[in-house]
Amino acid sequence: MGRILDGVNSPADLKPLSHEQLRQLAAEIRDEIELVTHQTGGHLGSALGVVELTLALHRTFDFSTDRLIWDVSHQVYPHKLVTGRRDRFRTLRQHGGLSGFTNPAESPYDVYAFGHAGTAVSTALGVLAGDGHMGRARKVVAVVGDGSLTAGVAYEGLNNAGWLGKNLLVILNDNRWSISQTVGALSRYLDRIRSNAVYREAKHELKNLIERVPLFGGTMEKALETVAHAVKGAVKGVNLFEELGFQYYGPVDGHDTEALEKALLAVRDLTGPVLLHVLTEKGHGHEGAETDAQRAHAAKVGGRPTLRLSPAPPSGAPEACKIEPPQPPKATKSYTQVFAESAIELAKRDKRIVALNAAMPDGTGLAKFEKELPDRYYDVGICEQHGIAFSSGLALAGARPIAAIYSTFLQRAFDQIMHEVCLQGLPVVFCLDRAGIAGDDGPTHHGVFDIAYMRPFPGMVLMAPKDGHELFRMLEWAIGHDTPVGIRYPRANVPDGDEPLFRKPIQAGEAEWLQEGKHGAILAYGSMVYPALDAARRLAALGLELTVVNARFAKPVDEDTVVRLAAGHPFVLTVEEHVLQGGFGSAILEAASLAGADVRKFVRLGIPDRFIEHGARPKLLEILGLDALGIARSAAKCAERAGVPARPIAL
Ligand SMILES: Cc1ncc(C[n+]2csc(CCOP(=O)(O)OP(=O)(O)O)c2C)c(N)n1
Repeated sequence: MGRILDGVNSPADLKPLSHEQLRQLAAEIRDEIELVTHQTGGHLGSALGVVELTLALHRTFDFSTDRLIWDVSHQVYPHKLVTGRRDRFRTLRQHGGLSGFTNPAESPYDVYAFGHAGTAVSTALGVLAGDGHMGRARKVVAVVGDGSLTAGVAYEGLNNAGWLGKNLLVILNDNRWSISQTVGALSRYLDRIRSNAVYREAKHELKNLIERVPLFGGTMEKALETVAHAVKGAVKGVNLFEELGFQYYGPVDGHDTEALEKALLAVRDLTGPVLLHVLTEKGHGHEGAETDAQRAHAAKVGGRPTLRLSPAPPSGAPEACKIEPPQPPKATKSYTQVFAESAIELAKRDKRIVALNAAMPDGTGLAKFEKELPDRYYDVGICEQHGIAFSSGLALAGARPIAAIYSTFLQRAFDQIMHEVCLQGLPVVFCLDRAGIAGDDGPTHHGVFDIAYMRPFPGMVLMAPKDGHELFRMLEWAIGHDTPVGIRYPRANVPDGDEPLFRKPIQAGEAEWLQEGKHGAILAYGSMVYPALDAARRLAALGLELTVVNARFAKPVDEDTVVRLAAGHPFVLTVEEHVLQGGFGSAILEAASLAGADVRKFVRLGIPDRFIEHGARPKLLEILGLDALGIARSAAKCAERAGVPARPIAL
């Protein structure tokens, strides 16, 4: 018997299915997601948790006209499978294939290209208000996870929605997990609702009612109200969402499509803001997810899926987007690991050090720090703004906070970096993981703007290590420094082995000269230093002798080095894994101009003025000309333009 899934080409195909068929379809969707994510990686647990919710939403609404906005949108694999992308699903997160998030370029059912948490309510409210201005009437639904509801901006949205009173439906997808367990007082509040005995009884009653009541309307709404009232009465204190102006309904079992559908039908046409509380299980149906939801959050590439059905033949994957076989694990350490080990070692030496992250204990490596030094560790939730303001307080009181946050997520805290930290001159150490091309997650996650958004602030020091040893030394230096310091490092393994290749101690604002040559110079920053050395080696074999300098600092810039490079070489090529606008190369050009050096000699290589698609980091760096060969080609072009050597270089 063929799969039901193979007959679902658009949400319209879901509507005639019986609940029996829906259960079968849900199982097929889970199998497909498991199969694919174990080859491509991806947000397995989050996606498996919303299978029934996705089906119920698409059966209750018509999102070819209504609008469905997913918070973060990392959970949308079931949504992709039922909105006409089944044939391309096996290209998920592959370069040229489907994105791991919603993407309006892929489907009219995707409203936004999202990847950062907490903004679904605000944007959905905006769409609703915009529709009002344009004289359009359509329903708008925002789906928000309990983890994303820890983000401050989510409350800004709820606050405004409760005030404006528009017909916004917010679905709270409560699975008790962010990437790790959801932290914060709000999660305790939701726990109280969930574990409440009265709620459990009322839920039983609701189930009976659902079974008795024919699909619809007033009676169902009454049933939901009964449960909501029971919850309100039993959970101590006020209902947070009602106080914010929402009609609160639920909680509803998020894996019972029938109950979900009836609940959605009951609230669909209500007036005013409504919050439907849906309880789901992260990784539902995945072996071991009940005991280890954190591990189920993301699939490990090359891991073994837990299949119940036999997989469909690999159909439809465009030739260019074939799933690449899993790479064997590399023996070396990642920058993240080196950072975590360095932070622990330094914290053991210096009692003032505390470490902080925003809902990414594993991603930043700080889970290790928590194990060793639990009293000096904080996970603030998906609250980058709060996290940095909180760090400022820690520093004001004399502690030495290390705030480990991905480059792309720290963007959230732009004002706190300026206002709470830099203006106060406080020694917060910002450790920016995933700085540069982040890889398969794509443009929402590439961390390529941080130099530009941190460089303008007076007192800020910006550094980037070329390898693991330098990361340790930079962190050590930053802890001993009395102003804010940002250290960026990529999503990659460190290029060095056990012994450092170069040992020049870190000095404020001083670059490290690695080799000297007379035909030109490469001034590289952070992750680009080793590829620059490699490029120089390739060119040396062709007779081009280049100076290579590890810049170490993007702020303050080593002016002396800039002047010497310009004076002693026909060209200076700056290389960075960051956008060219306002980045490292711009800082060098500014310094050259200020120092009266010949700015015409400087050429900048970095990320151009466009959002970079998803794909494996090495592949994207190659496309961007930021691998060794690309740097060599750029340097050769500079040399040709400068007339050295006389004959053209073929690479
Ligand atoms: C601003 C921001 N910070 C951190 C992240 C990383 N992140 C991606 S998903 C996620 C957890 C989201 O939890 P929840 O909303 O409950 O969804 P679930 O995966 O549990 O379904 C986090 C922290 C992010 N996407 N955006």
